[in-house]
Amino acid sequence: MPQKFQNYIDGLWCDSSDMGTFENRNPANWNDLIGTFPLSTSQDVDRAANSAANAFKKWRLLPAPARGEICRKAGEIMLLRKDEIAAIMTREMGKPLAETKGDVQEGIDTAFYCGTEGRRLFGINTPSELPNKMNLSFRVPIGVCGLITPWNFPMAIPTWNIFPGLVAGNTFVFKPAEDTPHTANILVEILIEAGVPQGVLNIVHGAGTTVGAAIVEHPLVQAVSFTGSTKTGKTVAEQCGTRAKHVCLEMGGKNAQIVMPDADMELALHGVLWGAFGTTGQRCTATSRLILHEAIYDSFIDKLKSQVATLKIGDGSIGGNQVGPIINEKQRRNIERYVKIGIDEGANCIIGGSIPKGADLENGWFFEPTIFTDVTPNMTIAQEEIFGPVLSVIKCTSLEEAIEISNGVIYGLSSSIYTRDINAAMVAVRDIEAGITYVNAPTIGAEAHMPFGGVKATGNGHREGGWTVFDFYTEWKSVYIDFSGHLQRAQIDN
Ligand code: UN1
Repeated sequence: MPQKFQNYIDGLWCDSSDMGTFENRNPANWNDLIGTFPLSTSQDVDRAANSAANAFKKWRLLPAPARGEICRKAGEIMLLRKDEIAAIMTREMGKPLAETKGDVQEGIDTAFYCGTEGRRLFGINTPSELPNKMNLSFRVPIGVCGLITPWNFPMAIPTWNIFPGLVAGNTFVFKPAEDTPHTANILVEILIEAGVPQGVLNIVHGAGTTVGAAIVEHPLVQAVSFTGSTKTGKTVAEQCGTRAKHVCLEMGGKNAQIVMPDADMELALHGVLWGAFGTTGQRCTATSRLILHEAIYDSFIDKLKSQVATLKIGDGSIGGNQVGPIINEKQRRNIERYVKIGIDEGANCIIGGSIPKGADLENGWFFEPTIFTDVTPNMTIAQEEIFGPVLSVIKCTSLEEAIEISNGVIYGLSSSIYTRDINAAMVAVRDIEAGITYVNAPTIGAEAHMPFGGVKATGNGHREGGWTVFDFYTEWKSVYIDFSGHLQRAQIDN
């Protein structure tokens, strides 16, 4: 019998209201059934939203430093359980253990950062325009927040939201991706152990179309944070818009690494290998375009191709494997579809492009690291997010052209330039349209205490991470204290 996992609503572990379940399987070996999880209903979401609304009444009154203390404790438990959580995460989503440990570490970093932010939720005070009057402003929580997270960073992304959201005084209805429900349950377990009271954090598993939609539509849910595809994100935004809810969107990317002729080529090579094929390219920050200056185009591609040929594909739980599986069959088919489009549009697939062969690979959703050269900036594979190990290489003749190509997509999450020329680097930092720009480092690797998010179709102006996440998870209260003892009328000529 497979292990049966549950939702956590109003302080109790429970099944779906109609007892429905779905399976969670290992993408490196589809015969490996991890367990079943509740295929929840809108009634489950309703119970969770009510429990979160009820719990909010007390939780908002607990001092922020005390709420932060719970996050800090959660970070300590995560640190003790780091290897165990990484193994669970690799089993359910495939990336190698070194990377799943990194994912847990991002959660730990966020816990320790947010732990002390409870003492630093600064307000801003200004003088009043009237005598004997004082103006104060400070952050207040919003209330019940809905959180819908993806499978590629099953610990980092939920913690980026839940920890700061809790420190700010909110309560949560959390729906993790169907591909990574186990890691999400571990996070809930840890927060319970750290002292989160009944109803403050509720997890409801299931499909986006039922559970996700019910969260977005529920009248008690005041704010929704969504990370995922631009297509779904736009629907979430529309639904939130008609209900006047706050919404934070982190969506697609088509991130480019630029390499100028004066760059340290070895460094740039290692950067693109990690940026494009780490996490099997399944990061919203992944390097999916490589913009090479014509002077180094051929030599760089030769070196890159021979390096990619050495990457070891396989089950991420086995040491030495560098490229894990694609998350599921549907996504692998989508990657195959893009490879076909690339070939049909005239790009040159110089390595990869297929499902790898091998007895140890045949039960998983593996796909070869793939490079297309002779890609022009407007080809589909240079424009659309593929979310897999597919790199499109584009030639440029100048820094200006490289930046123009980098900017010539609807997205704007991450970006990178490799150069030794400080002037070129500074122009790129200024002119690249992206929420994140790296100089002499790959497009992946954002740190927990910095603003994370993108411009254009990647986001809607909010940032997760760092101090900026509190802008989403709080509202401002303005307070005027009049100690003049008589009526003072602002804006009126007295
Ligand atoms: C994501 O791909 O959704 O910067 C998040 C990075 C990681 C986070 C990625 N720290 O690549």
